[in-house]
Amino acid sequence: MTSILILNGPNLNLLGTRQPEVYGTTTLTDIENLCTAHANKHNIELKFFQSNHEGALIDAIHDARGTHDGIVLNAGAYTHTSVALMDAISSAALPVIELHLSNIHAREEFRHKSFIAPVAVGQICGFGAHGYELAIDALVRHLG
Ligand code: CA2
Repeated sequence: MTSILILNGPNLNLLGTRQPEVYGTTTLTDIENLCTAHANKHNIELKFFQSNHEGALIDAIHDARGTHDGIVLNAGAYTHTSVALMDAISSAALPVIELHLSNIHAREEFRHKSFIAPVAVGQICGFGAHGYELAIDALVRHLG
């Protein structure tokens, strides 16, 4: 059975509790439930994980090799800063869909740069929580 890891980075645990004008009122638990329901429809296995720590995210990417077939990654602010995450993705040699709730290209200039994009299959951003379903669909289609 196809297995997907949904990996979420720093501060995403705060979703739905602060800054609703930017990130909406949906919580990360709501998103996990949405993803699980969507995965069940596709008959795929899904693991959902969030960490505020760069090293923990890197470990999760390393551990995904041999366990999962691909990753949906919302690396949060590490998207714009982390060469280490980029290297982890390259070394894991697993397909990664980069995902953002907000349209990072319509926001501050520092959010336009992504260290994930060059090593990802593609990027989905600006569709809020629905983006996670789009990313699962994109990954399933990519995996064939
Ligand atoms: O749009 C996204 O999904 C982001 O990855 C979210 C990151 C941001 O740094 C990226 O540029 C784009 C920030 C996540 C912070 O989430 C919060 C949620 C509620 C309250 C405060 C932060």
